[in-house]
Amino acid sequence: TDSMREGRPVTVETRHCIPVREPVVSLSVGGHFPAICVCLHVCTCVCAIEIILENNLNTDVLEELAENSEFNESKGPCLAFRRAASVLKSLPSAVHCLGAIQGLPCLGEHTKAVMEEILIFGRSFKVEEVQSDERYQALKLFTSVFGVGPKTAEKWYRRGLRSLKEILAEPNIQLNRMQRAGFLYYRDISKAVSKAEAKALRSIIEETAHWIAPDSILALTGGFRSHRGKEYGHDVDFLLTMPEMGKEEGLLLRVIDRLRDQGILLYCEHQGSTVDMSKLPSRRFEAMDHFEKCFLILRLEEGQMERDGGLQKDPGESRGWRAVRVDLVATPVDRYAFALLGWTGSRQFERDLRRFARKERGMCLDNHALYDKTKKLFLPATSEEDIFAHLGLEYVEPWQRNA
Ligand code: DCT
Ligand code: MG
Repeated sequence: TDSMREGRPVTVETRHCIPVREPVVSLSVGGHFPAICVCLHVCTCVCAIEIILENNLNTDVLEELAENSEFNESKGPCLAFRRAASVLKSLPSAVHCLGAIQGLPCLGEHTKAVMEEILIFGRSFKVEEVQSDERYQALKLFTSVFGVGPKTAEKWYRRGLRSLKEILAEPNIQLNRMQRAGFLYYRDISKAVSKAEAKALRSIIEETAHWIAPDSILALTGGFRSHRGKEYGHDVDFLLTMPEMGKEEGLLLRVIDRLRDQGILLYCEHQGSTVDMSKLPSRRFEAMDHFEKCFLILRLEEGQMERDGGLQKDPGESRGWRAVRVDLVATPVDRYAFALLGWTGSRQFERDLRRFARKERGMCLDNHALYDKTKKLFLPATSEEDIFAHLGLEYVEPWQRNA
């Protein structure tokens, strides 16, 4: 660009050219060009080189489009963008040109158009249009509150509300208990949870569970399990069981009581088990499972963190604690492997695994069970490896389950 400004010839390196537009391709022969002729093309080229596409930039953008489709109840496009994001997440390196994604599955024309825009202009006009949409902004903000789903958010939007302040000031809005906690701890729980914080919470909950039942088994699930590639998450998910069937009954409630006694339980919504094996496995992908569980907000103290990681706090924040969202699920031991597989995620991986089971193997898989429809029987599993083996698949490590 300096050369262009000074009117000197410009050298274009072929390896930096992006084979998506004819003019750029025509420069890719290399050599010297009078700046005045190629200025526009070189600018395009340089822009694209500098902004280029870490895959997570792509996936963030696609997740936003998926979220927008979800708000518009467009299930097909929502899934398409989510799938595309998952495929890009699974790539080993950043995308430098459209050629690099040629032949990849699940990238539809809308996704490709967005990526092409980003590669050429360093931005996507389609995404910017969505981001600046008033309804999208309001729904995104409202659903960022714990306990507020798209339906409630839409209702508030239709009432003309646009900010969290307006919602809190509106006398006719009755917040439920979960939403009240969501607003109360909004700043803390909208902040990412670090791996170090997840580890500290694991120690606290494990100690609590062992104090009640020394042989209880606690597993970290969700994005933090076995470093599913995630340094940060929006919550911390755990699975609890006992080695002997039936001994898990009542355990979760006792854990909750003990957390309350320790003064670290800021919020708890407990749901009893509604597992009914005669209705399993469920055909609905998004159906939340029927295990006993609780949605918690816990108080994590600075002193409970190990030396290698402090609390995620705002700069200047002097408080020595933060609130963190925790999900805790309890299962009987014979359902543990299915629940562990289901709660490890990612959502897309679970969705695709269930689809594979159904379409390719004639089996139904969910968080509770694996059912062989041909043989008309439930297949037992004591580990995730057993489930993969039943499906005739090689075991996939948790860190490989992001796609
Ligand atoms: N899950 C699922 N279907 C749902 C909800 C959750 O299969 N309807 C699975 C997938 C991931 C796991 O449960 C935990 O869910 P989240 O905590 O929402 O996701 P995460 O991967 O842990 O990511 P984060 O917590 O950072 O958003
Ligand atoms: Mg999680």
